[in-house]
Amino acid sequence: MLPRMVTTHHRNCHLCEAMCGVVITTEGDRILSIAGDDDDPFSRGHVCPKAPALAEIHTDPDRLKTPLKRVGHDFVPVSWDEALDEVADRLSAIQREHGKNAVATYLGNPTVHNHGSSLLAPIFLHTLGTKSRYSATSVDQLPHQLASWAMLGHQLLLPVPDIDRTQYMLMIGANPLASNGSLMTAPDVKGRLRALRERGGRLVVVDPRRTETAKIADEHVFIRPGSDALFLLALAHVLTTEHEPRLRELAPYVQGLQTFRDAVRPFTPERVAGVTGIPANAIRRLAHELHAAERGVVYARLGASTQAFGGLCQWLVPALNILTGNFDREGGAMFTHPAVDVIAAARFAGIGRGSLGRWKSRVRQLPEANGELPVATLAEDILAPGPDRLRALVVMAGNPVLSTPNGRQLERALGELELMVSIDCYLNETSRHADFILPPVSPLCRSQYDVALSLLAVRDVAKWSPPVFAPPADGRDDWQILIGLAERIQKKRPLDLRRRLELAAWKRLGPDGVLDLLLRAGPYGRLRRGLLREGMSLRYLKKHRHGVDLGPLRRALPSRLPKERRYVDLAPPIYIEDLARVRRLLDASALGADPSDDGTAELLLIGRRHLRSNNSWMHNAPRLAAGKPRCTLIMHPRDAEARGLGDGARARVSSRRGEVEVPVEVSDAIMPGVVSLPHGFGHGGPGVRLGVATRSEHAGVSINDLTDEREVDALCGTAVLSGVPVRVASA
Ligand SMILES: Nc1nc2c(c(=O)[nH]1)N[C@H]1C(S)=C(S)[C@@H](COP(=O)(O)OP(=O)(O)OC[C@H]3O[C@@H](n4cnc5c(=O)[nH]c(N)nc54)[C@H](O)[C@@H]3O)O[C@H]1N2
Ligand SMILES: Nc1nc2c(c(=O)[nH]1)N[C@H]1C(S)=C(S)[C@@H](COP(=O)(O)OP(=O)(O)OC[C@H]3O[C@@H](n4cnc5c(=O)[nH]c(N)nc54)[C@H](O)[C@@H]3O)O[C@H]1N2
Ligand code: SF4
Ligand SMILES: [Mo]
Repeated sequence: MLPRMVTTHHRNCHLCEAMCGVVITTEGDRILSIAGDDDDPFSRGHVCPKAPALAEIHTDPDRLKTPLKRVGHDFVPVSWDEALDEVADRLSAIQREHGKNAVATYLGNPTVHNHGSSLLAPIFLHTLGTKSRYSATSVDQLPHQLASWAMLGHQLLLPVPDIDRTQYMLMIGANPLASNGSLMTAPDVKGRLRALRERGGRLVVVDPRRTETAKIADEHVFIRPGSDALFLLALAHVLTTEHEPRLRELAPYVQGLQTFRDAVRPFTPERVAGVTGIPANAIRRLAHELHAAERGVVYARLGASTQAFGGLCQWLVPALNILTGNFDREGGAMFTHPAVDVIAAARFAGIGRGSLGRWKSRVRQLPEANGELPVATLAEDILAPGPDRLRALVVMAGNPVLSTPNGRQLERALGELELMVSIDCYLNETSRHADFILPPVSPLCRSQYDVALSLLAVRDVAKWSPPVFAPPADGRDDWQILIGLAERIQKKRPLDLRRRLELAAWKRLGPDGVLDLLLRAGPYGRLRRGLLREGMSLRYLKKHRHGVDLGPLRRALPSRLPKERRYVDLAPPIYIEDLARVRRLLDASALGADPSDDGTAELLLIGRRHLRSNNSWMHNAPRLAAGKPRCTLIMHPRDAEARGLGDGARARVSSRRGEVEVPVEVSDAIMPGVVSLPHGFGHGGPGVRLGVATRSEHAGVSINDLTDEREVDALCGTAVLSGVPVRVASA
């Protein structure tokens, strides 16, 4: 036999938002090694323990390779043509009979990590023409996008903390040492935070749990779950009553300062101290520190978004950065200048600047936001009888049975659909309800460019990588599956020339051809060279396999503001009106820990992430799943004792929505009155094909059997995943 050649490949790990460069060596179709790429200018060799899972996912015997069609209780393999033809036929028939909105869509998180599907999904959605669009956005970053739209005029103009140059970081509801950073693409976030402290800076973490990140911070402040908006309002109160706002260069563009001042005046530190659990003098001191910092930034993430006042929180964060002169300024919250101008590309793909309430969900009348309905309403929009019921659902790269509130109800709803389709590589808790599962090729068989994450990176960077392996002859990637469906659906419709041409062009160019056009038209393209000697293009990136550093973040305002609306609104009416709702929280003295708890009081449930896990779908990688059980209920010793629960005891946790049994982990790293359970577990169900994840020692329980789909942020419909009232008893 001829000796096989060892080949070295460079690319970005696509498993989380950090964009770490990896070096993968292969021999034939075998992966020999995966390591950090020391020459990647952004990640400089860093990887986390998840990187080896790139190989485990690729070789996972449970990963689906051919389309599956449901026949009775079983799935049988079918050809791509048969699957795509039948799905398109049935979707078209349902839309003809019941209207376009009868077909719903749900886009999950991995869509964002794949330039083919993220660029093409909007076109697919336009082809379907349905307003019943749902996604993981409404269990995640929706409040951020809403704030960018309302304050800056574009939902994708997302500020990023300039972590490498700041001297003061107030971090709220984020745990980047586990999550590796979110809406802040920063490989080796731990090293970057350490560097902040080494240059004399200060990191303060506000979280109901003393997290991995809190442990390396200068200060950790416990906060009652769900009360962050009041804490932020009190900071704003101090910064506008005891200090003069420092708008600096932004002054000519900022509107609404007086309205903002008037609005936050009632929220004194003294008034919010009881509910937040943070003493008034601590709030005052933090405000003074933020004001005094030479370069400072407030950064708030998931814990401050998926709560009843997440909308208000993510408005107040940029507002504080603006008031302290830290917006669009070095070391503060800044904007990227990615090689693909995502905002221009969004316009091209038909994604708008933002919107709220253009239509409503059918049952609860929750508002549309940025063209989508809150996923917390999906189940009831399927289940409630009526002529406008949802009849079909296309899920792309999502596992909403485990990832959205009251997953059990959604599971029941999926069974009521006339047609369900999952574009997914696993037969899991969601796709097991599908009539068709359409699996894309392994991610290592696709080229890679992080269109979405480059928008969120703490430096401007660009990197394209070719596929590591040639795709199997009968394999289709996500974008090809979407095109296959879209083309077939179009053929059954009256001719829409623009959409026809769009699809024909896409089919010819593919994701990389489209990417090349976007790179050339972008800020570093041939026409506008900027920093590079040769203009940016796919060809240019091909010559720089470790990636290209385009430099630290640069000032972006006012030029990046939409031409139609060149101002920054500190006090958009939607938030000022919503303050009436948060004021009611001030009277809710019952929130959180009750010192007289005899073991029957309600506790507030929050989530958590673990470095070796990623949402619901990486528990089938044996190396990641190994180790101590991770799906445990963290409980304060006082609360555990009051219920007669010791470390390792089994607890029954019940909410208004459901009940689970889970082992207890007693720890004083959590606030009294608060318990924590990770999300993404609860693997199993008839037919699920996840050999490792469903083993009893790994399966765990789903936190979303406890969360309540009726609890949403009334402003924008984001699900409340933090601070869910539960009772805990010995099982
Ligand atoms: N209680 C609670 N719930 C939460 C959260 C929480 O913190 N607490 N977090 C929320 C957040 S932030 C998010 S983003 C959501 C995530 O919610 P989802 O996106 O619904 O769920 P994931 O677990 O990311 O599931 C991803 C799915 O995509 C499939 N997949 C993986 N790679 C590919 C691919 O390349 N192509 C295709 N077609 N499919 C692929 C996987 O098999 C899996 O089925 O969960 C949310 N839910
Ligand atoms: N290892 C790993 N990495 C991931 C993921 C994963 O599942 N695993 N998921 C990826 C995804 S999809 C996302 S969106 C990001 C999310 O990244 P992060 O935003 O960093 O998310 P978490 O790690 O969940 O951190 C949220 C923190 O909020 C705290 N918290 C909960 N409720 C409250 C509250 O009411 N107020 C305050 N102040 N804090 C609260 C929690 O204790 C937790 O420490 O991570 C990404 N990276
Ligand atoms: S932090 Fe880990 S999972 Fe995230 S990109 Fe880097 S290696 Fe991949
Ligand atoms: Mo997320």
